[in-house]
Amino acid sequence: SVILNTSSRFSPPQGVKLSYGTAGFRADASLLQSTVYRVGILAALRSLKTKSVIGVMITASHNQVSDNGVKIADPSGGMLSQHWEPFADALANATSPHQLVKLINEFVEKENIPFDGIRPAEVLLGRDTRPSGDDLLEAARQGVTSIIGAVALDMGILTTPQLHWMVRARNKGLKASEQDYFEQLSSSFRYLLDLIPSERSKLGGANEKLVVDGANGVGGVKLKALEKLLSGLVIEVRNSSEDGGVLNDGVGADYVQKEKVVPHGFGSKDAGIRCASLDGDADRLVYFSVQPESNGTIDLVDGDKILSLFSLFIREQLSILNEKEDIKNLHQARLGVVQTAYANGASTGYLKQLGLEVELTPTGVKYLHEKAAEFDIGIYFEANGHGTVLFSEYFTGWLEARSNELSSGSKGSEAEKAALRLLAVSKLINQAVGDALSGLLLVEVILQHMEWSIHRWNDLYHDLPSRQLKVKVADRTAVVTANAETVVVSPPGLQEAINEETAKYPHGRSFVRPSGTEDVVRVYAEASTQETADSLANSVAKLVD
Ligand code: NG1
Ligand code: ZN
Repeated sequence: SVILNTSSRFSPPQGVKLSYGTAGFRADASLLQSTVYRVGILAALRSLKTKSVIGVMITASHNQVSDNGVKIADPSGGMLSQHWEPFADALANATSPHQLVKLINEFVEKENIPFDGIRPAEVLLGRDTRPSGDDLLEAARQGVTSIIGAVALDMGILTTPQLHWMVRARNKGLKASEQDYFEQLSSSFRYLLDLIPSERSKLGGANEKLVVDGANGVGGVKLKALEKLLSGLVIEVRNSSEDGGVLNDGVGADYVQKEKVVPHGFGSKDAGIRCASLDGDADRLVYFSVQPESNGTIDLVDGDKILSLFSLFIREQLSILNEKEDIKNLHQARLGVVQTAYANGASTGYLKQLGLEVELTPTGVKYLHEKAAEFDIGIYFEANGHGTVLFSEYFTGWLEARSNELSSGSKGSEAEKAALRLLAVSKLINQAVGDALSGLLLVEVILQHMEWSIHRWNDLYHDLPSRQLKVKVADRTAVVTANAETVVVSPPGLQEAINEETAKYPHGRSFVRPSGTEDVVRVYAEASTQETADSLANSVAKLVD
């Protein structure tokens, strides 16, 4: 069985109950040594069980700099299987080394985890720029190596999606270094630029420079490295971690999306320019433009609009493919889009009006990702800017076969170009998890393809005014929801009361749900004006309180 010689060095904090939520474990960094050590153990066990490389990422994303967190990347590069989450909770909360070893041995037996030494556990470790990251990474390393024979590889400071991408690539037997990541993104970006129809001027509104807010985190640094390999796009990065600002403090995608104001370092001088904002670990992306003569107010182009842009472009390529008869063995690809209840109602209306299949899931990337994977091409986004595009293996196989035929001499019809574009998108966009850097490159190349400015893009539809509030309650688990969190089933009577409020407002929509990352109940409301959206949110918040 298992030997844990170092476990006594890390005792869990007293009186804190941790739970592996939508974003793994998150807390004040000072509380996390023991949890991260135990997640290291869990990752090694997961690697043995799946006979694959597993990832451990140390980050608290958009949270304040004093927080940190840890989450596991599964063999596919996606989130840890939900089936193991209760074990993660049990490990994190075990109170003594003795109890810890007992739990592990029971779990090893129950899950039939092989300790035959044939394939040792292998875990890739990454962290964001938080100062607490170094010590926590060491705790994770000790956790991994407390399992006999297990190997921990420190990949250093990375964005969350880079680590997930590396895990996925390793398990597919592909090259998986950071340089490989940059090369794949930049070459598929170049390829998509080259496939822009030549009659288009390439001098459209999207060709001026892009200014990016790096949230004072890791994303800005990596974007600068990536930009060195790019041609056809000029990027200015502000708020990069080496600029000295505080991580996520008045900067970053979460701030910009929630507050709808410019991040630090941006102002009226930037009016009209195409701007983007990453979050602290660069898995979220939003765009914005500063309103002229404003006091820092912006036009926000959020995850819903990124989803809409990707959907339009991909749908266009699919319809070119479907139209042309010269395509052999044509596969009618199923395209689906996935949103949560936080998606602006106007975006859902727009997507449905395009004739797209729109699915709703509960909040949390694991749910959206799972749903999107049911399609040949599944596009998912949370309004906050986390999302990606998934291609089924069947469909990428089909596209690859087409592209091989093409390189063996045929002329390059419109349909073949459409197939090549889709194949390039599948390489540019991170198939493991939402990735602000790869998402940004896809947005940029689509804008150039369409010859669209950010304003033209933003005009696809007009967001309904909305308001989000948080309510601190004694026990947030008392609120239980159903139907992708759109209705409350408990406490009894609450949904009826929400319905009654909502009915008073034209275009009113409202829902409440317990947060998976904070000790609050979240309230969302939408209505035809900002005043009425605010008022609906406030009345519903009172019902929850
Ligand atoms: P919670 O705290 O469960 O609402 C938040 C975000 C999610 C997701 C997770 C993980 C909102 C309303 N919720 O979850 O979309 O990003 O954090 O980071 O933005
Ligand atoms: Zn993040």
